[in-house]
Amino acid sequence: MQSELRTKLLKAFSEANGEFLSGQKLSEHIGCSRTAVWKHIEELRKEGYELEAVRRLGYRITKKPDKISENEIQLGLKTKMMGRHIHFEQTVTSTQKIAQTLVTEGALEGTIVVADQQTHGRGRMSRAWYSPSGTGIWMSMIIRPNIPIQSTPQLTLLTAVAVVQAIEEETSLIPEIKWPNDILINGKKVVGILTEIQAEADQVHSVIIGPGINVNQKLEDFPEELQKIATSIRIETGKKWERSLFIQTILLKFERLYFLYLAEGFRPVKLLWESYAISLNKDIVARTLNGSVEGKAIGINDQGVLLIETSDGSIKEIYSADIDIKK
Ligand code: BT5
Repeated sequence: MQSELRTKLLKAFSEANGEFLSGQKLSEHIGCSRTAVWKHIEELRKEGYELEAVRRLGYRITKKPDKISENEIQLGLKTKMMGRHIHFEQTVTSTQKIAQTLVTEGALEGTIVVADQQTHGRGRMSRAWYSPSGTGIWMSMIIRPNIPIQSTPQLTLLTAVAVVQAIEEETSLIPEIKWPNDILINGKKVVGILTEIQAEADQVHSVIIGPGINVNQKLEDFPEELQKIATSIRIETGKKWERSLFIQTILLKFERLYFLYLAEGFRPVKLLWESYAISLNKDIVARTLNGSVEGKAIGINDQGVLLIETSDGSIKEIYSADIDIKK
């Protein structure tokens, strides 16, 4: 009951869009006494919400704490499908792992898993992803597109575009994408994306896309080996950000692109991706599991596969690799 009142209270503030709400209105809306409203408001203050109280006008929220929870993500979320079902946990091994279980239990498309901290956050090829508490967005999104397996790399690229658009909208930063799954700011990694699929024969059942976004870390919060290669939105802007707001914007941008992709295919997404890519038209080395390929990155094909022109003029298709851009 307590949390239901809390949800209603936060919802009322969210719908008021920063306008004042009187104690009377709140108590009618929520269905409790004005004293109870006041008590809940005091509790919100203790949790880090900043509220302004003005006689005759009432209350309004001036600042939300950087706390992520189901409520925080849901309030003010403007999507139709993405994030309509939220599985939030304070600490998990990996949000990807939880999403996998939810998929086998029949989770609906658009379900997301979010954690404040991951103890075993995963990168590609079993690499570790550093995911401490209170600082980043560790999220997995479940979608169920009706596409063939070979098209799934497109979804990583689509997600990268969505996250870049969200960072651009919320901050004044200009992030860039390094094929296939890194988002960099000033040459350092701020976002990594892990895409995993469940498929049978050639048909995809579900795709779990896991972006990891460094939001509020300070440089010294990163382990030494990451300090040279990683950054956060806070390091780049000099201020702290509200993670739940970023999650909402990412979900909205993702949903718009995903619906566009389902309706019109990869082409419009490809054009956007190319406009953000730093690895194109540069001399690069692609380190794959079968050795390195050196040459000029000339683009991606309609599958999202990277095309490299080698010195003998032949074009190599790269499905999965780590890229070094030559200076
Ligand atoms: C990635 O792998 O970049 C994909 C990372 C995906 C993480 C998300 S968090 C939510 C979801 N749940 C999960 O368990 N995973 C996903 P890869 O391209 O393999 O890069 C991994 C490398 O990035 C590591 O070997 C480190 O060098 C570096 N790294 C690790 N943690 C980092 C961090 N927080 N920020 C920047 N770089 C990091």
